[in-house]
Amino acid sequence: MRDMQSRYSHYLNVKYRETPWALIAPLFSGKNIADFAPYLRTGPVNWTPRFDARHLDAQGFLNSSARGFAPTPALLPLATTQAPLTPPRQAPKYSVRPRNRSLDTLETYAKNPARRMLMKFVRTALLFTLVSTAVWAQMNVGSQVPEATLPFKMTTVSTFGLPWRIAFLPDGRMLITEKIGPVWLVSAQGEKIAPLAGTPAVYWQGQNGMLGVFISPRYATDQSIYLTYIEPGDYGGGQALARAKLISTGNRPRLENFEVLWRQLPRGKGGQAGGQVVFAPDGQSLYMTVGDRQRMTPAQDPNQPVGKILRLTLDGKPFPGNPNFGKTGASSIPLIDPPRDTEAAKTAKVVSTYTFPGPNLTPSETWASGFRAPYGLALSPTGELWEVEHGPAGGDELNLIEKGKNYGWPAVSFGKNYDDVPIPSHDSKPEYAKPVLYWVPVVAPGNLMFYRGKSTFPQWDGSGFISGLATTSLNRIIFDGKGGAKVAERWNVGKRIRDVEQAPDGSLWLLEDANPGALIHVTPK
Ligand SMILES: [Ca+2]
Repeated sequence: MRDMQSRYSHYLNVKYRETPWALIAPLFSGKNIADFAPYLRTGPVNWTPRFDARHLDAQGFLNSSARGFAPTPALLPLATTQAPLTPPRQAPKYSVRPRNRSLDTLETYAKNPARRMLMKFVRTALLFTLVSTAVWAQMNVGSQVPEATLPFKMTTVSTFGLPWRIAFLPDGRMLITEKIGPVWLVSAQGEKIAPLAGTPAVYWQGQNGMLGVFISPRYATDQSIYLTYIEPGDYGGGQALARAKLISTGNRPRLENFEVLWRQLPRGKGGQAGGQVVFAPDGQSLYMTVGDRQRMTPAQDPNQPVGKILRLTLDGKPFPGNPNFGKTGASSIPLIDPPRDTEAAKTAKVVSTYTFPGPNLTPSETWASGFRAPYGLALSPTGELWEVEHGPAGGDELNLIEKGKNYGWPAVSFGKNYDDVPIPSHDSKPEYAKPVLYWVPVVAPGNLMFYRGKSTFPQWDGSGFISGLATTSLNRIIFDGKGGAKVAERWNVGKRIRDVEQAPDGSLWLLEDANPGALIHVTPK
């Protein structure tokens, strides 16, 4: 029982670090809720109830008898309205993976002075090569220590219910999605104007709900916007991509001509959606991330969109330049529930089989595969496509996305399962594309964007920014334009940051992952 309690505490604490489910972790852990302050941002409340075996099924998952523990709307405000923030606990130190172990071995071959001289030369040359490539080589950057001070000013302007993404209209006004459903029209100064009428019903549960909002590359002529969200179904939900015309004038902002362009079927259980959209420079296509929905193994199944980056036309059809364009997949695919870990996933019970009414277009739609929770996707100023995703316990990744490559989840990871079951390392299977940077412990990415321009923060022109959830951070990444990346600063901003975006005037805006969650304006000090 103690093992289960410990495991469950860890599970909730880490797995649901980006969701209000972290709120109920203390109920199961036997710890004082104050221990969870970095995650919950609440003051000390003496809750020390324990759960028992009645609440767990055979696999250690909550069963229906535990439903009474689910957070209620009355509990949610507790997560955000109490005492001042407690700084997150110092992350344990991890060292950069050793790269020069072979040097000592080499030196033992040097048995005479001449060979020693030669080896000295080889060693110097080798070290020089290692050092010069290590700067850009794939490496663990999870132990990065935050900067002592913030070089910018943060101003909270308004608040939203679990806000997820910001999109800027050409005039500087914003659209802001709330995971719970609404999409708000917001002034350029950050004040709420009104929620849009005509938005779709969403499946708000854990990490699911309304996700991204994106301004069409054709907005100037047709005022169209794109939404990603989880559609409700009889058995869980499924990711959808939709387009609509935005009417933002007058006193009743709304969506018209709403149409779903793509949907994930069958609908099923599990969080870890993707929902990030990037419009390709060709003006004709878009990339969209689809997470593994916590089902793991389907991320390696070419017949299922789960765990993929798709490339679609602006109308949601397979992009003709895709690596397997023209191919169709299996006519029926199995649906599984989220398994306990990557080993259990291999033999997960099939809960139903879905038969496509027409051809299964997934192979034709797929650009790259093997992703877990791909919340960030962005094009760099040099035209490289970069993705960030949550690993399991450790192993968050920054990947350079290239056509047709497989990025390995769940066959490989630099993290391990939440129940400590190991996962083969990315280093052990070179057939999978490795991340350029990875984080052990996690950075818990909310989004990735590239800063462009020299007006407001000229020193950041061309840098990437990753928002941090559990690390309550903003992270600047420097890219070399040749597939390399390295970390610059990590700033602890004291709030879980879901999104970071650049306004047309060059300032940054952040969304806090909380309910209520702040819309924060970042300007020079
Ligand atoms: Ca990977």
